[in-house]
Amino acid sequence: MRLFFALGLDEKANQAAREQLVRYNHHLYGEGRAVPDQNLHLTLAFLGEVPDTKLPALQAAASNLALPAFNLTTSSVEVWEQPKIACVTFNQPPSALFELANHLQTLPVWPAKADSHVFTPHITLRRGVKDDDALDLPTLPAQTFACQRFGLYASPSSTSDESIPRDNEGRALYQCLHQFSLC
Ligand code: 3AM
Repeated sequence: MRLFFALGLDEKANQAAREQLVRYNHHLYGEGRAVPDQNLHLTLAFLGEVPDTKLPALQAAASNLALPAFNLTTSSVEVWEQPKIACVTFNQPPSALFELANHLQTLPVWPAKADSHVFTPHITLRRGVKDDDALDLPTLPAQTFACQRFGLYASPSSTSDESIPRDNEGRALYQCLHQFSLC
């Protein structure tokens, strides 16, 4: 299974902030493909293909972390030429976020795939955006998310797989396999 740890930002306390983000994303127009509403997340660690047999140990290791909850306040929406996304960035992300990501990227049971980029917290809104002039980007009002848990998600290895869950536009959805509480 292709797995990643992420903040789902779907706690009850985040309902209004998440709805605002979804509305914002629906109103973006121009180049690229919108990420389905249900897939909006902040990736903490991308693990790649992980054998099913590793899942119990992976879940146990993540459950044992006992790291603190934190708040995240959005800053702006940017286009990143690599990997061609429009994404939300954050204003002074707390050290607790970096600590969480670092722990999840270095779990001895399955370390994250080596990535040449420094971890830069973001929520991808749109993929396939090659040029920021090709997208109209209104200002996103600042929103604060209360991050009280994170999840282990499965991403389809092949989008042609008929068994994967999809939204009503046929777009593949991530599956949350397990949620973990922050303290
Ligand atoms: O949070 P974002 O959307 O930036 O780009 C993929 C997405 O990140 C990333 O994992 C998240 C969930 O799919 N991803 C996919 N393949 C990757 C890879 N080979 C990857 N990140 C690093 N290396």
